[in-house]
Formats: sequence, structure tokens, C-alpha cells
Amino acid sequence: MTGRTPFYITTPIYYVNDRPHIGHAYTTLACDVLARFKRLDGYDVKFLTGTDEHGQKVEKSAAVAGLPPQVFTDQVSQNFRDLARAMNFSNDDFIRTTESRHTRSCQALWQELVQRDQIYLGGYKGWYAVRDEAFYAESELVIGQGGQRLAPTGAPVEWVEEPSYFFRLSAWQEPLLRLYETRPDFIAPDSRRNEVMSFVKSGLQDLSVSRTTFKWGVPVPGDSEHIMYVWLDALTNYITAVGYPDQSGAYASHWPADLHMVGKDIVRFHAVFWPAFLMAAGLEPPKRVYAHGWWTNEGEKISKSVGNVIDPLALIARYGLDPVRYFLMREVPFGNDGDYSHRAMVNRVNGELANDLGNLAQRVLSMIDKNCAGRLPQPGSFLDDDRALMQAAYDLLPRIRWLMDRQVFHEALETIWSVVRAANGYVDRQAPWALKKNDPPRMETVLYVLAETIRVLGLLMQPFVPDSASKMLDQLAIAATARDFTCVSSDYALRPDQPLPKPQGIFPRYVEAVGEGDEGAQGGR
Ligand code: ME8
Repeated sequence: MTGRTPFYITTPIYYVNDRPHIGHAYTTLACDVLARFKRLDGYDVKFLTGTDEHGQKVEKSAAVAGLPPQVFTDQVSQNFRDLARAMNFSNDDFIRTTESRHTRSCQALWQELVQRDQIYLGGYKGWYAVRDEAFYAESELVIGQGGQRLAPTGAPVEWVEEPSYFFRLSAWQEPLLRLYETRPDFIAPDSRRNEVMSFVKSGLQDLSVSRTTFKWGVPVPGDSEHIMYVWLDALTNYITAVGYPDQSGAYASHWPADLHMVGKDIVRFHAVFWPAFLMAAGLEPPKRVYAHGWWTNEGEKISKSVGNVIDPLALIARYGLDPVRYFLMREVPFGNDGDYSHRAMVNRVNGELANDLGNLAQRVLSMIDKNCAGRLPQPGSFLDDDRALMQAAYDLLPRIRWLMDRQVFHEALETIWSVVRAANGYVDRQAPWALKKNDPPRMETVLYVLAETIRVLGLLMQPFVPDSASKMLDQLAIAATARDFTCVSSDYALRPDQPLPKPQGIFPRYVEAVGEGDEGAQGGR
């Protein structure tokens, strides 16, 4: 035990039938930002991501690729690890459902459910959508343009008739409703909570949890004809990674998870099936499930068939990593759907990163370099305007902490920006370039106040733009040991006379290449 408060955060594990796209990068990024924030804030963080490698969908993709499923999943799972490196994700573990630790955990959970009489053998007759890996009732189906039946998600469905084990989900309706009532924070945002509650109130049917017509999955213990339903297998990853079925060690310290971050498409699996499986096995449900919205591309739904899938690696190559991280967390109110467009990206990068924050740091650091012999200035006594700016910066931490705990990432950035803007207003008001001639000691005070404000902004920006924030802090000669959030305080204020490295620009402006899309030509402010 570390003595620090544990914090366990997870992403969905992604199907390996596809290359990673912006949606996958987005979910994991939100978790990364929160995991980094919590580490800097003193928590013992476990941040898990990984790949969902079983099921019919992956088996079919392997067949299309002409590869045995294990060879196929070994190859495509690597794409998700590569993405994690490219996006600078700080996950502590990467789970693959084909690992032996996971088979053991799934089978242990299954046996626990059997022992508690939560699973029985029957037969399934009904609709199944491979794309969603989900069963649908006849009443849920919609009719497509060609008259064919479709899942409510638009996925094609097929008729399935096979022997199947069932989980007694119907028995968990009341306990689930009690869970939602007694823990109003269990599902967020509220729109998703309402959606889930009305689904559960409308009645739950027992859930088919095994399949017999294909083989790519975890075998059901004691009945080798069956493999486990891929969602039971997949959801179990969250406890596998803390050592289940061993309930000492990481399980004892980090379960229940503080947060399962998911997209809105899979909230039902996480907020209904998963807590029911856990409660039925005598285990604690997670503390919270947050379902964020979906990205569209220039107004259109992202889909492989439309051919408008956004490759996060291409975005990084074009705009740089930290601008992409900043944009994704800033552009759209977290929880809502959002639209990606080149113009919106350029506006954020140039308007906010390059102009507001980048110019502020660059101006202040170059003035210090030129006028204070490259050393941190020596402040005289502070005026109200000076104290107000530094205090506003120190006060950011509790405000942002509150927002991060509720996953209001865009407002956390907006709140930080209130101080970025205040600092720019202060520069204009105090005009240190004029003080240089009239009142050099006062100029030193003003530059000191600005440098101290930039220090605090750099500390607080670390979770969002880790490399750039680190460069900002390097330029103020902040030691690696003085970068956690205990340092967001006047107790750790900059030491005058400290020599500084040569200033360098941190957030370059995005400049349109000649002939680049006209919609971006007026980017920037
Ligand atoms: O559902 N915008 O995996 P998956 C935002 N294996 N987020 C998006 C998105 C978009 N356009 N498209 C996808 C699965 N996502 C299961 C999960 S967990 C035990 C098993 C994100 O590869 C979003 O987080 O289909 C969504 O929930 C997830 O990718 C689905 O990934």
C-alpha cells in the first residue's frame, strides 16, 4: 500500500476488427487526461485500456483477412498499442482478452455465477447483430430502406436458434433501480442516466450468455460445446486487470473502479449488464460509468463505408500531438456529440494555443531574457493587480479539481483560460515594455508576476498537453520534483535570480499549405 488514495479508471476495450480511429483515441484521451490529473493530485492511479479480441465479429474479420484469429488479433491489437504511444497515453496496463489471466478470470466469474444459481441452460431463439455483438427483441427492430430488418443501431441482424446458457438478468431489475436511485452519480451525464433507468424500468429479460455456433471465445467451464458471450467476456476485463479471482492485492486496493469511461453506444452494457453480473457474483459494482458523445466528420456520421474515418495518426502528423489533444478536450462540451472540422481545429490551435497561451509565454520569457539578463526577475512589493492575478492562478486548482471529478473537461480548460486571458489583460495594462524605460524595478515585479502565473498555468496544463506543458516548465527551470499539484501554491513560487534557458516558442501557429482546403484558409483569429 502506498498510503495514497487509489483511483482506478478504464477505457472500453476496443474490437480489433478495425484500425483505431478518432473515436477510440477520444475515449482513451479523456481517461489519460483524468489519470494524469489524479497522479499529479497525489492519487495511486491505475489506468487500464486494451483490446476486445473474441467473438463473431473478430472471427469474421480474421477470416476476411485470411488469417487464424490469434494471428490476426496479435497483428491488429498492436495498432492500438501504437496509438497509445503516438497519443502519449499513460495507461499502466494494456489488457488483451486472449491472455491467459483473462480466461482464468472469466471462467472463475462464470463458476461463481453458476454456484449462486444465476446461470441456467436453455435455448436462444431470436435476433442477433454481429456488428453490435448484441441480441435484440423483435419489438426493438426497425425496417431498413430495402425492407430488411435492422437493429436500432442500423446494424444488420440475423436469426439465431441454438442451445444457450442464460443469466437471470430479470431478477436484477429492482436491485439495479435501487443502485441508480441510491447512487445518483453512478451513470453520467443525466441524459444517459434517464435513458438507462427507463430501459430497466421497462422490464429486463434473462440474457443469453453463451454461443455454440462458432468457437472464437472463452470456453464455458464444464461444457466445451459453448463459448461465453463476448460481452460477458469483455466486461470481465475490468476485474481481470486487478487480479480477479484473487481478491487480495490490486483487487482489494483498486476495485470497485472509480470510473468506466465509455461511448454512448455501449452504456447499456456497462450500466445494466455489468453491475448485474457483479452483484450476482457477490462483487461490488463500479462507482461510476460516464458515457460521452460521438464525433462526426465535417457534419457527417463517421463510417467506413462513407470513407470518412478520421485517422488520429494523420491528425497528429498534420497539427502536432498536443494541439490534437487540446482540440479534442476543448472543442465539444464533454458528454455531447461533436463535429470535427479542419477549420475548428485551426481556430483552436491558432486562437487559443498559439495566440492566447503561446504568445503570452513567449512575450514574457523573451522580455525576461532581454531585460533581466536571462534570470528570473527580482520582484519589489506587490500591488493589488499583481496579487489578484497570482491568486486567480492558485485558485484554479480547487475549481478544476471539482470539474475533473465530474468529467467536465471543456470547462476545466475554459477555467484555465480565464486566467490565461487575465494574464494577457495584465500585460496590456501594466505595459512592461514602457516600464523598462520609466521604472525598471516595477518592470521586474510585473515580469515576475507573469512568470509565476505561467508556472501555475504550466503545472495545470500538464494533464492536457503533457509535452508542451513540460517545455513551459523547463523554460522556467522548474525541477521535475516540483511539478505536482502540491506546488500550485505561493509556497513554491519562483525563486528570483534563477538563471533560465533561452526561450523557445511552444505552440506554433498552424499555417495553411498552399492549395490547402479553402474552408481552412481563414483559420486563426
Ligand atoms: O464497443 N465518437 O468496442 P469498439 C466517439 N469492444 N467515440 C467513438 C466513436 C465516435 N465516432 N466511435 C467509437 C466495443 N468510439 C467493445 C467494448 S468494453 C468491455 C467492450 C469509441 O471498438 C467509444 O468509446 O466498437 C465507443 O464506446 C468505443 O469507441 C467502441 O469501441
